[in-house]
Amino acid sequence: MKSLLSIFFIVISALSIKAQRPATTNYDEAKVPVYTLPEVLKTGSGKAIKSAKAWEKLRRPEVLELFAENIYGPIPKDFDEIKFSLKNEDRNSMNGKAHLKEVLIEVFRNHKRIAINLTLFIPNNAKSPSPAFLLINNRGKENTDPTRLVKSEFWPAEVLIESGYAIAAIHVSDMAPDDKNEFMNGVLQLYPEQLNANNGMRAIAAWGWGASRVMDYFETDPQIDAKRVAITGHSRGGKASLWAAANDQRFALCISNCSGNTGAALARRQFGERVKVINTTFPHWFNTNYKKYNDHEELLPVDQHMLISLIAPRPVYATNASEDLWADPKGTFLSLKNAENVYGLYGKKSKLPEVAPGLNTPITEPPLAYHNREGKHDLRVYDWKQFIRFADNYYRKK
Ligand code: GTR
Repeated sequence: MKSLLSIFFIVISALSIKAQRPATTNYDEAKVPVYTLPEVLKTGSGKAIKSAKAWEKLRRPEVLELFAENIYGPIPKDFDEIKFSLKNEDRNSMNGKAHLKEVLIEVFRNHKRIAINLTLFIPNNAKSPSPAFLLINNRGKENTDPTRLVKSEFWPAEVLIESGYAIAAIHVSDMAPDDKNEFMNGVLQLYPEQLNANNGMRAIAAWGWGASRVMDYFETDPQIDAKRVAITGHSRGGKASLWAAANDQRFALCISNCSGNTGAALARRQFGERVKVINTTFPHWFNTNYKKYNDHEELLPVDQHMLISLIAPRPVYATNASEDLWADPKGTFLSLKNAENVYGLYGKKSKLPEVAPGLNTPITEPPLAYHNREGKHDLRVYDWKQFIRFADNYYRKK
């Protein structure tokens, strides 16, 4: 009976995912329109950017502002107070291999309060503060079970601990419930002025804001090396991880798994998910201004290669899955490729090949990493193992 029921739910959810995908969705490379990407290394007033210094002073702030204004809304930095309290700990978790900390992060602004629950495992054999991965969890909370009775490929904490990394997670619902009628019941309570503004933050920016509050905590935890924290997310969480890393330069690495439209994939290719579809299905993810670009990707003053550029010189890893054309694997690879010149300003030479690598052929050398895993839209142990290689490559060679 139980398995019959779960088959029923799988079929219903597969049908509802299909239902979001309009019949006009383009999956044909031959039908990708001819497009010109906005130039990342030229300012709005036409000045060519030729050095990292000019990028940081003139162009980077401009690009950051364009994304905030037209797509995600800003990630506000001001609040009145932040408090961290250890709610639960187990120094002998995972058969003695890890130290579990469940930390409550409370943030106050204008007499309003928001609470974020952080689950964190730190390797017990670490001789110095541990580098960490932080996942913005957009799936069920059982995926990040602190008791480890439930073990999930989505957050394979044991694999990270074995590899010498601390592993952390927060759930999106603490910052902004993932629902068009509920998303305001979180971070936006602290920033009501954002809710009223056409360019104001919505759920994706609120999730990124939460990741930065975890970074505030990490900076106080002597067991964590806050200079070596990777921000990670899958799909909608992957969109949030990019925006978080663009805004908060304390994140050393950014990993965006199957993030697709308004994540790591180029919008102008109009391949798979389109801006209008995402804005209609998930009106609470991006700001109101973004709706102006429904059916008009060509008018966007930015494209997603510029979001990756904002993270430079810090390394970015973007992924896809072969059965997830909705997230446009080729458009994701091209986004990374088109960010290469910004990394070049810092003397960081991209190791990406000229054309996208074949399936299950990860490029894990920083600064720009990519793989297209065989299979479905998901975050799996396979993906995590590549992220670990990527972080190992970066930290050891830095
Ligand atoms: C889809 C959405 C994608 C992606 C995905 C997910 O329905 O169209 O942009 O965010 O959900 O988060 O799993």
